[in-house]
Amino acid sequence: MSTSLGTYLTRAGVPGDLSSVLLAVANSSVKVSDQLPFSAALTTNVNPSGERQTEIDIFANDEFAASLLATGSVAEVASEEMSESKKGSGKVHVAMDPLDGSSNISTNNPLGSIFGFYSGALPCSGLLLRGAAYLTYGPMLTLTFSTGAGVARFVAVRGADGSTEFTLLEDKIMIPLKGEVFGLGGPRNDWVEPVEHFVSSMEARGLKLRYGGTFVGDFNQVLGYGGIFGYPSLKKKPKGKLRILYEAAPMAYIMTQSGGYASDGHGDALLIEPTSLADTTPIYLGSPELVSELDSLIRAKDLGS
Ligand code: AFP
Repeated sequence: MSTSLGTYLTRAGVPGDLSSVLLAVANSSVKVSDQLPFSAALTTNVNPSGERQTEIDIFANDEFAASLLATGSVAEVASEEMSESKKGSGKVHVAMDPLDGSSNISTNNPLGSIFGFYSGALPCSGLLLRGAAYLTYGPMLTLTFSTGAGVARFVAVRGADGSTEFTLLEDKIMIPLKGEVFGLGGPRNDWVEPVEHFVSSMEARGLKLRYGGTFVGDFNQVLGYGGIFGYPSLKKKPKGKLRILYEAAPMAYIMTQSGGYASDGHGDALLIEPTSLADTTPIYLGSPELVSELDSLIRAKDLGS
């Protein structure tokens, strides 16, 4: 018999406030997924990072923010698409990338959403994460999350009456220790030297290049097959591209909960202390030995060896 998201959360003893935000995310994701094919057009609006927003960026942001605040469990919602948080009267501080990979809309490649559920006011480090989740809008609409007791994945299933329910697909997901795939963002000639050196060895070691340009999609492959995903420190952008609160820390939390490791190149990515909502960091996530090896190369370079 299939297990619904609500039943799972109750059985797993997930606190009521976290359960309500996860259920809100799941319900809203169905609306975002249904709307995706019809709202790809660029608007004249620009987000806080200076990127032009599409209609679906705005739709997803407004839909998730409204449903999260309506739970009454949320203290604030910060979003990659908003310059300021929206405030609520609950206790969960949510940071979200409501539509990850917007530049993939025009090429019809995978898209996702990312959520971090923090216990303290934002900005704060990933040590204050009580949970994290991501959605994939691929052939399947899936919700993958952790509230600190492993990683579970649910899939949206549509009934004959048109209603949608999330049922358990996999529980206690563990990243394979032996890596099969790798993917790194940014222009190769802009990667810092230890990253270039490490990546050059990947194919010789039998790993396959898999890169789609959406963090969620690329991360999801690495979680499934083992390996490493990174958006590195670039020569022209030492702090990389991915935002700590909305992207790097929540995915680092999920990776860690799956037995993997996430680093900024100098140690545990969950320790990074952002000073503003939109701070970015280099990030490397995946099978622990590979990520630790890259860490060592980066540290050795910093020490001048
Ligand atoms: P967009 O939302 O602008 O498409 O950016 C997506 C993203 O933040 C992340 O999802 C990808 O991992 C990364 O950028 C891809 O960046 P590059 O195109 O520089 O490789």
